[in-house]
Amino acid sequence: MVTIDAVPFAYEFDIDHIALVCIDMQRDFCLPGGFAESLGNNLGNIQPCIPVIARLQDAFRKAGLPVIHTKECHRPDLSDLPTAKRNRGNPKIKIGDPGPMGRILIDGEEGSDFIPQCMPLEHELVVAKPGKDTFYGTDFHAYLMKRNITNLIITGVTTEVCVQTTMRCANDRGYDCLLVEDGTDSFFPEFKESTLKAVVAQGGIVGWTCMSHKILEYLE
Ligand code: C5J
Repeated sequence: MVTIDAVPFAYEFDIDHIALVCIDMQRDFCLPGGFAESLGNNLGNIQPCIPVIARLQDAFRKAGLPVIHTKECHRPDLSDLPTAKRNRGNPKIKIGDPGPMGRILIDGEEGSDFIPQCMPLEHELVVAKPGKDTFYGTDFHAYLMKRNITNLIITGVTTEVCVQTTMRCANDRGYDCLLVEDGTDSFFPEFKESTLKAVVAQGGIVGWTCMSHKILEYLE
């Protein structure tokens, strides 16, 4: 058993049952011309977590541990895109419309692919998800159960949207989740801070948080 110094108390895991989950490190969220920018977000706010996630990915790979990637995207025919989601936010360009990196948030387009720093390796699981919750409409849960993965180290963007939603849904399914404080970012720093507080409140009602160096100390 490994013990990591975390909030609200020590996080324990068995090395055979852990995975790193990297949420939506896509061009559409991180780079100019993508979905996030079309909604008026400040992309600068989500850049700090990128090198942290890249280092964690490297450490997990070197330790022979699984790295899982998610990407929020929709089918080219938009059959998995609710009209409400397409219309939400009054963006300049909507999901499915052509943009500088191909059609916005559509699977297979340049924008929906991962940023170079966080590219999956060929053998790693990539979960294409139509929603904020990684379990919704995907085989994520089946994959984790088949491999007996019970502990998730969670990173990615954005903290209060896809990251928090996935952490809450994982918690409800019995996974012990550790959210990496410097391995996640939001377009709204105050939302990141409140999410970090919310997940550990009431004795870790959703899970744990810690800085990446606490995990890297063990892995590197
Ligand atoms: C959003 C996400 N913010 N990956 N998606 O729409 O958090």
